[in-house]
Amino acid sequence: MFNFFKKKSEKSDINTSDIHESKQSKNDKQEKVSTGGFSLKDVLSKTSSFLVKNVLDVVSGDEISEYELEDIEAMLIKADLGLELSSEITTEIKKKKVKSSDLKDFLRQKFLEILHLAGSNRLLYDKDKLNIYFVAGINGAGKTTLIGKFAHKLRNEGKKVLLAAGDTFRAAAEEQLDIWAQRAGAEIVRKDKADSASVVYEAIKKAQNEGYNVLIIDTAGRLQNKFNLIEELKKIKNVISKNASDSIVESILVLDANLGQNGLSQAKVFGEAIDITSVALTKLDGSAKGGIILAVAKEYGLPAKLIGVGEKIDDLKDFNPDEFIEAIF
Ligand SMILES: Nc1nc2c(ncn2[C@@H]2O[C@H](COP(=O)(O)OP(=O)(O)OP(=O)(O)O)[C@@H](O)[C@H]2O)c(=O)[nH]1
Ligand SMILES: [Mg+2]
Repeated sequence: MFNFFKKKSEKSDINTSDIHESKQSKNDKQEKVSTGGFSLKDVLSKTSSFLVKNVLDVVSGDEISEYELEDIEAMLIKADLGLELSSEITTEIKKKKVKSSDLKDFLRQKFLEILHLAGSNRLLYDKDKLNIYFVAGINGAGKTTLIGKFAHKLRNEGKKVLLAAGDTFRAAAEEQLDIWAQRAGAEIVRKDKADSASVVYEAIKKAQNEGYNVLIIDTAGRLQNKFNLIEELKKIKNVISKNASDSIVESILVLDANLGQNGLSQAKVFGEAIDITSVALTKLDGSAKGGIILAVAKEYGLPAKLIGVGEKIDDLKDFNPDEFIEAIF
């Protein structure tokens, strides 16, 4: 299910940060990788403690003992890698007879490999087409905030951006998106309390008729129950398939980093309903559970493409596996 989209992504992807980064000096890039005024290393310091420091602290001496292997596995699980991946890693350490002094390099290589195997981390984008970003996730995950920040970033790159207020369920959700649209300098389609699929239909028509580069669709995180939520998302997906078959479509699952391993079950449920193509991990600032990026990449082949590092409009970054690994090691 995910592979189909992955192949598509490799054809036409771009990195939205390319334009910004070309303006920065090399030193700038090395020292400050966050647009929000703090370094990625700072943002990831707690994740780094859990994923790297705590694991390395387990070993002493030259060889890694059976006891230590068990502790390594426990630490990896605690770092939100999930049972399967944690067990796979410790089995490999044992099989390859990794020495204590080589453990850090082994983990670095292993983590990098997992992230790269999940596919391209660049957002799909084709300058000659309408690019639709369909944003889903549980309530409070950070969808609407992410959309606001993302719209701002795209507007800064000179793109014509339309937002669709597809969360017609939660009181004030449309108002919240409207405020973000104004901040970002994007247009919005909202039809208060209308059926979400009809809002999306109208937004697609407007985007097509008026030559927008980007349409970002906000969705509800909670309806009367989970079944209704999934049905609504499927309906929106059908509207996109039927009316924008020529568009680039990226379905982004927004995960709250603080929820850690819970992200795995969310990836399963949302993935089955709407063919998720990538993940955006929000609230990485202050979270110790950034390891979920690795678990989701490994288990569902889902690459992270965006990370949220704060509540302000500039607190969004393209996810880059090399930078991520560099920052946590
Ligand atoms: N620290 C931090 N807070 C964030 C980040 N992203 C979102 N938030 C906060 O998380 C809360 C929920 O964000 P929303 O964007 O409203 O979440 P949502 O997924 O749209 O929620 P629903 O509309 O209820 O489904 C808000 O208080 C945001 O300010 C982030 O990257 N870092
Ligand atoms: Mg919302």
